[in-house]
Amino acid sequence: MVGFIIMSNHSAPPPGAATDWTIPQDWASYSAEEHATWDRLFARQAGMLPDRVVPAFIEGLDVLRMTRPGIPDFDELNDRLFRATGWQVVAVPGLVPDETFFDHLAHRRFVAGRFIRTPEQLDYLKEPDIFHDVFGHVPLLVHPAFADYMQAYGEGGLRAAKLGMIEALARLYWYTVEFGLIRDGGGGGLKLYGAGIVSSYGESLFALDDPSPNRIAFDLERVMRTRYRIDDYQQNYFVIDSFEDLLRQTRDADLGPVYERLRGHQPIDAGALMPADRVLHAGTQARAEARARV
Ligand code: HBI
Ligand code: FE
Repeated sequence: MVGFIIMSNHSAPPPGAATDWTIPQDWASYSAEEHATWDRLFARQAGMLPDRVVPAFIEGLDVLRMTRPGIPDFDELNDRLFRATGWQVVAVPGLVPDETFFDHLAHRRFVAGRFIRTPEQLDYLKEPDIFHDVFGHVPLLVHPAFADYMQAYGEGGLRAAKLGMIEALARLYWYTVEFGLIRDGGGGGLKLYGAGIVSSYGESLFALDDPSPNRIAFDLERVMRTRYRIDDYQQNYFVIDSFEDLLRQTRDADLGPVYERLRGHQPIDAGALMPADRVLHAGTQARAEARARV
């Protein structure tokens, strides 16, 4: 689980970073122990994901040759990624200001932490590291509709910043890019695609198998109103039909009227169900209740 908070803005890049907050990856300076941490995390996820994750994720790992051992070298990764969809990965020291983040996405650049968690932190960290950012996020950037969605999200973020609606956009990111589920082609089953899930062993099991969380069909306004938790597994997962459909519902939506309606509504608590929801699974919320008691 990666429990990072939305950082506030207008801070200057740290020494050594460019004005757009990027830094060199400096691949040659990773230690043998750091490469071994990547390999451990990779082996654990690769062993359980194949029948849980959306097939496009596995195809992305393959196209990008990410199945080779060791922390990926961004120069090599970018050769393949750029040829596939015109995206690039750039290294940053940690969380960057919202508008910097949106501007990179709008230009098809995905920002990734260059550091990797320590062996003592395999399951929880506060800021996204290279395993979360690169293993979790980058494979799907090979999928054309998902690649376009990420760019559209960055463009939408820049507009939302001017309208004071970043919180609504952050919820959209959270419940799609980080914690999204997708319908499994023909069958009635669900698959994972959110990076916060696929980079977490525990949540990869919980999100699909546990009776606690709600699983609700994706609806843009509903998602933009829904609070989320950063300290534990999610209480709601929202399910898209396809990446093409997600792109249609967001890029082609006129967000002006959506934002007007959002201003007139209260946010929805994490874990709550609403009358208009298309509920695929009504969660017991047992995990959230057990956590609230301690
Ligand atoms: N910075 N490095 C990094 N990674 C993120 O995911 C990120 C960020 N800054 C801001 C941000 N995300 C949020 O604005 C979005 O989640 C909406
Ligand atoms: Fe992330």
